[in-house]
Amino acid sequence: MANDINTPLSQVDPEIFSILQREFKRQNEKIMMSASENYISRAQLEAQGSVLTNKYAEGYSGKRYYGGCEFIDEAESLAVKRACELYGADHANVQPHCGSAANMAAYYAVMKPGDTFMAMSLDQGGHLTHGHKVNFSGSLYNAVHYGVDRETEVIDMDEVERLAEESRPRLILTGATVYPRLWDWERFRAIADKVGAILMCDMAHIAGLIAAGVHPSPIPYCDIVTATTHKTLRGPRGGIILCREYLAKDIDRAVFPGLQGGPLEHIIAAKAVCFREAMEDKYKEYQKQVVKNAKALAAALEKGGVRLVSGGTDNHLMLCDVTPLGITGKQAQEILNDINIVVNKNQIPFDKEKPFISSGVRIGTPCVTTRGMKEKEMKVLGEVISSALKQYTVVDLMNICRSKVDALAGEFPVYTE
Ligand code: DSN
Repeated sequence: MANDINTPLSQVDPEIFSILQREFKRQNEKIMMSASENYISRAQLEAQGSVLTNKYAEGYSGKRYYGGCEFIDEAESLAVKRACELYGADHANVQPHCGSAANMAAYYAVMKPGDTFMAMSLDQGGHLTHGHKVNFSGSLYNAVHYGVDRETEVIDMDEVERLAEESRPRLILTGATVYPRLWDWERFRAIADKVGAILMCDMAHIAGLIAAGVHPSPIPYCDIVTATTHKTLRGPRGGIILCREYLAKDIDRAVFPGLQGGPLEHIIAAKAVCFREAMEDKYKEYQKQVVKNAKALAAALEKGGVRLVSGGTDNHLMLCDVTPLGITGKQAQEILNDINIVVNKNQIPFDKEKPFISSGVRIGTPCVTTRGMKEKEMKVLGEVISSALKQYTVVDLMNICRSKVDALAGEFPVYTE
């Protein structure tokens, strides 16, 4: 009897097929401005949706616990080689399933339960895996948190140094999910050396900017660098770890057999494609435009009366404090969704609201830049966003804003088929 695995999705599961179609339409028709999202290439989608998903391959290239890995080995070796080349790293592990898994493996490789590490707190811009109490990182390890200065809203490096001397951490983590400014890795390195700590960076948000050389790189300063591959980097959903040679074996052992089982080789192949794309000149141009667009959008928002945390941006994102407009972050997210712009509510430093309500919205330019928008369109979006946030009760105004957004979405489609 012929097997039945060749039937298309539309016939096998019309419900899921319809969901995919509606999500495809949503991504094309709404303007996604979440700072942590992006649209990946058709080439990567092909690799992700490939037969590599059928293969178990515990271990690493040339040292697998399964037979039949000859082509998988080639793909994973290419991904590793390209990641090292792209970032100038000694060693890369491309197997982490996500950014949290990458961070977990990094901690597991160099810390014992109960060890102290320092990181930026979640409510100041960090991440759950940066030692938050509801996360494994805050319950297995003793997390000491630094944050930003109340006035400048920029990291207070003197306070970082004071905390490091006081707590003598095993590891100091840099990197954030909502920090619009540059990191002073040279100073962090000096502080880490002074207290004998390992220096790590979670560059998830800025991995693409760093790959293209439009943001300073943490690689020369840090012992370990983790990232997700799906944010500015514009790769498949997953994680990577880069490290210095002296930690290579420990990192690899922490990922497998320490934490994960079979690697997602279809995703690893897509990561390899992503790294190849990231070496091209047009990718560098894309990342430059992401930053230019963020600056143009920030300027338009400020002109429209929106307060930006730290007064602007050096990267792909900005954090808008919406309290002077008399609304919460949750309301701002809903208002913008109503005019077909998708962003996420976010706490601002020293926020009085709980995370689910928040006083800010985080806005990023990776998605709109992938669509091909430039400074001119950022000016329109900045005007539309600030007008809607200020006058969301005026129905006519909201209708005008929505039609401007819809016109932009129509002019700059994402996927063409
Ligand atoms: N969810 C990611 C972000 O939006 O920044 C962090 O994991």
